[in-house]
Amino acid sequence: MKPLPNRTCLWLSAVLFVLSMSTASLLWFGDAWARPYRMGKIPASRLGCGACHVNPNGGGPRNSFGDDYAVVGLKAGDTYTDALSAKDSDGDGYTNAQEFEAGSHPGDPNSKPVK
Ligand SMILES: [Ca+2]
Repeated sequence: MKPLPNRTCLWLSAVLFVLSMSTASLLWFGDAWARPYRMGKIPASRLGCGACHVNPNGGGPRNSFGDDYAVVGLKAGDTYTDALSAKDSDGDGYTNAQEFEAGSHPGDPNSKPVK
């Protein structure tokens, strides 16, 4: 078999390096990088990934608002809908819209709008 020219070996090495670094970064950052685009879809950017997940850094189990988003929001095309806005995801007596407007957490029943 004829050996590959040096230029081809360098090119293949560069491609393999980029692919291995991409794979390593995906494994390293995991779920925290999984869906950051969703942060612009709900009116709770200050809550970060914790708007939908129990872990404020994202990934893992969802809170009650995240569960509702998964059912209502994803079904509607991955968006925050009027139906989701009108729900009281954490059952604390305030709609998600009221919670977002007041700055409280729609997935935490211990976080309520201040009267
Ligand atoms: Ca709440």
